[in-house]
Amino acid sequence: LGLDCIITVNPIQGERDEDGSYIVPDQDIGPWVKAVNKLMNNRCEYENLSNKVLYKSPQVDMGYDVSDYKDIEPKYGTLMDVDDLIAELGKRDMKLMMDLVVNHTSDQHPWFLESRSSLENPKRDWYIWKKGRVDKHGKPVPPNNWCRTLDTAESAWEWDEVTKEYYLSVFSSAQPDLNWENREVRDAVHDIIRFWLNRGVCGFRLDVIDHISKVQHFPDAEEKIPGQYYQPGDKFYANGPRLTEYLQGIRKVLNEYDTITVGEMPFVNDEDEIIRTVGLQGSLNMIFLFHLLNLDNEPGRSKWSYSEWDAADMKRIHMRTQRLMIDRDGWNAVFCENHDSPRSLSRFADDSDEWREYAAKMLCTKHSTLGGTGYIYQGQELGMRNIPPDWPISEYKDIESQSYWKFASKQFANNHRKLEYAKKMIELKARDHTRTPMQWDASPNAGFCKASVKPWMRVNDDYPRINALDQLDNPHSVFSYWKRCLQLRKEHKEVFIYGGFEILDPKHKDVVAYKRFSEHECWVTVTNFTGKYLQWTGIGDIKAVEWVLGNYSLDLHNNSKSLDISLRPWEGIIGRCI
Ligand code: TEU
Repeated sequence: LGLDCIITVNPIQGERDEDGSYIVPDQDIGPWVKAVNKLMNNRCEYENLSNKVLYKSPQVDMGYDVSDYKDIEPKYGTLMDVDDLIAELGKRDMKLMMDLVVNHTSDQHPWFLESRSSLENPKRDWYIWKKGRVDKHGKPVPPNNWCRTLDTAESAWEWDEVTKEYYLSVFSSAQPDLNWENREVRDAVHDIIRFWLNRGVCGFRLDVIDHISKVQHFPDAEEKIPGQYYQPGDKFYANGPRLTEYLQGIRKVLNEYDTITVGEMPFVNDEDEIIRTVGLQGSLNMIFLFHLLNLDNEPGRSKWSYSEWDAADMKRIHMRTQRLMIDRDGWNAVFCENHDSPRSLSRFADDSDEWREYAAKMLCTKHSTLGGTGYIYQGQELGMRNIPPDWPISEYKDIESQSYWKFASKQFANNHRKLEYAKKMIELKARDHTRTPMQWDASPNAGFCKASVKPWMRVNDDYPRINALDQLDNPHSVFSYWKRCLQLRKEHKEVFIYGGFEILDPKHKDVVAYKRFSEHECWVTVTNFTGKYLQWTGIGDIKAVEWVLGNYSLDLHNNSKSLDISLRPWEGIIGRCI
């Protein structure tokens, strides 16, 4: 695919005024073009820029409720601004990927407004409408027991009083699912794809694209997990029988252009499914798998749970996904945080002031030496971290966090321990952590918007110390370390992007280490996932290593010829086998 890494940035949002619309910060250019310019001026070693959802939207789910796929949300800019952005990126050998959210639309999309207007409307069948069942009192009840993903504990079926039917909306009631069984829907999506590719976009992140085919008899999901609202209905509303057919239909359109695609597939697990979907035989170039993002969830429970994990668990995930690429002609999307997850630094390492930089660089050491296309999420390259634990829940703006807190406050009103646990889970797992305003510099609002404008979400309090401007020219910063690691990755593409993969010392609970190799070279990455000093002797049959890059000075290693390796807290090192 020739792509070294992709940066994902989320659109910038300003303050809402009295009628709920956004006040566009009176900046000279569209805020996200400004952001991109700053990024470009930082001489980033990035190959591509992937932007997020920019389409016109009521913003119930931060843009993942689209009301016009062929226009831009005014607070971000205009279609002309997108043309400017694509042109500016092109001057820097970069390209723009768009998020394509076509499992559902906004309930304000004209298609849905027509569909819900009457049973006879030509667009009625563009969405999934059902009569529902009646209870013993003759009251209508939803067709099955599926629950929503974002609206905690709510049924995935929304009652429409006008036409006396339910419509399916798996995420929130503002996001009715499209009926992909309908050929007209598929044609309409293909038309949207061509519209953006003709405009110069280079490809798409396909949002929850494993959801577009559903089991058509809409059966009940397994029994509720006692005490859990979470309904594992994914077995029926995702990975349905026509998913491959629909993806092949999209592939047919994409083949008219030179594109790159990544499918977000939260519920694809089975390796055959993965291979059928990606790589040389598949319809998509790669997919976002959720193994790493679910690493610390309690098995079988929702994300609002926590279970201990260790480096051996993480190695099992990397082993499985990396080998897929090698053994099964697949291709990996390497990522460890996104706009739906907490900051990887806070979640998988240590974001304390003492260890933040070491830990962020250690994560970079691993990230930049895994095979496939690397994705860096805005701020990850700076070591940005989660919202501080002392922020009130009211500062969490995301529909998912707010909905869960509303549910927990009611459900656990008389159970202080469970309510505290729910609050702790929000502090650990909320999507808000990666949605706080980008920290550009130490000026008010971290340069995200003018001091006179209140950003849509509070800026992390640490922005005076953690921001791009402070790191650009600092050779010891997290940002500079990312540049060195990406440079090494580019210089040895055959190894780090395309090469072989073998886990070292798989059972070790504190160290993630592996070998990467091509026909001519072999490299080793060793990362300490603890704040402890360790002696590690798991390097196997490698005779000697020249350590080339690390997040501490390398003296400790290059002077010693021993392969009994002393690792400092959160240390990450990369070496060439000699
Ligand atoms: O996310 C799909 C998805 O899997 C998430 O809902 C995930 O389960 C949840 O965020 C875990 O906290 C995509 C988008 O990335 C997300 O932002 C949207 O909310 C969602 O689809 C609906 O479009």
